[in-house]
Amino acid sequence: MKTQVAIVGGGPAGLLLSQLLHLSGIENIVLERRSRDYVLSRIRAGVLESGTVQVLNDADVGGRVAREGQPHEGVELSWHDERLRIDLEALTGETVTVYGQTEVTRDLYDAGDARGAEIVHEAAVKRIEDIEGIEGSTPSVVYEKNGAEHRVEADFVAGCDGFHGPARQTIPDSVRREFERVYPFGWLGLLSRTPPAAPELIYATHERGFALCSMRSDSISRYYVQVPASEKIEDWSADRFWEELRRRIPADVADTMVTDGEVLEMSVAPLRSFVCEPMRHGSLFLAGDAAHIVPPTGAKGLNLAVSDVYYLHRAFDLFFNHGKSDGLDGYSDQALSRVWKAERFSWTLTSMLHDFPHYEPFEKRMQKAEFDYLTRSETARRGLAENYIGLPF
Ligand code: RFL
Ligand code: PHB
Repeated sequence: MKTQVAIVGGGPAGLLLSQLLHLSGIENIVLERRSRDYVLSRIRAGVLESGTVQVLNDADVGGRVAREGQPHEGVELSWHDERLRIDLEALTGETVTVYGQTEVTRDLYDAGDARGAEIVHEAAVKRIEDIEGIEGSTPSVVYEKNGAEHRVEADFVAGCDGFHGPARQTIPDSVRREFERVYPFGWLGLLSRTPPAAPELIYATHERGFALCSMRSDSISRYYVQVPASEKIEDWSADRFWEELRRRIPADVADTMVTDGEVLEMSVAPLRSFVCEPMRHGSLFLAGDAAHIVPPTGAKGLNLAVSDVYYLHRAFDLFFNHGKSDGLDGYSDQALSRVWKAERFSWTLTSMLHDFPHYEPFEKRMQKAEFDYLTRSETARRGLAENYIGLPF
């Protein structure tokens, strides 16, 4: 097989890149290790920046998010017994949209079906070869499906294969630099068929640990509680989860929260900050979680995957349709500049809102001072809001 861009990974980054390339007349094929049902059952992000929604529109998949996505004008911070609303709309003139990653993925699959996209499922990529541009060699991707090996030759390879995928490792150790911070806790999440506990998201800091009240729609809620990194999901019943959540969120919200609905999913996600530099090596380009991870506190992971894909699609379009390679040459620096700012924001918010087992009284006072500053300074709140709604592309 031969194509212009071989895309490794069919998560949101890979599927969106495929759709945008198709609209620009650039041939591509997506290789995804898992089944379609598996990809669609992974419950992850829920908050989209307006720039993300704009890119979905550009990709002709913005219809349902416009109809069913919920615009949110603010989010709330609950700090022990204090409350602070961040009025995103008043501070920035923009809102965020609550719409699940599973729905974004479903919209991209539907668009792919309509155009007869080449998305190969249960195709596990084993190796990516000849990306270094040596005379006479052609980049290729070797994958395994139904026990047999197959090869796709391509002009370029897009590594959209998430944090555990093989693409990043293809960049030689002598070139690749990795930056990492692993947090000593994770988030235990629960998705339920219950109305949201509050109309806006609540990020809650409590001495028992952080908690988040989020939602997917008027009838589906998503909640998280901070747990030690070693926590096992088997040790958590829904009842234990609800009880723990109730203790950490504001009393009036806890008192009226509906918990007697079907529990649709529970899982633990570790928290990590991670960046790989560069995001391009030869003919290989990384996008999304393959290149960087943020802790979910700032709701940035999916949004960053989308901004990477936006830059990468533009670079491929310039190359294939206008004969210019400067977009490809500038891709890594351009993407990383936005990535590092989102890393900073996610790390700051995580550091301020969580209970860190190793924190001494000094760090705890720093957390408190940070919250007090936000309470008293509109400038500080605007800084938070500007990052939360998403920095410009
Ligand atoms: P994905 O979604 O991990 O997709 C990568 C795909 O590559 C496939 N793959 C392979 N395919 C072929 N061959 C191989 N060898 C392969 N190895 C892997 C995988 O099967 C998979 O399908 O990465 P992508 O596309 O870069 O998308 C990134 C987002 O999924 C991620 O950043 C967000 O979910 C992060 N995130 C959030 N982001 C937000 O913007 N807002 C949020 O509110 C938000 N909340 C969250 C989150 C992530 C969470 N977890 C579970 C990590 C909440 C949670 C709990
Ligand atoms: C979610 O709804 O899953 C969600 C919302 C906000 C975050 C993280 C996750 O910061």
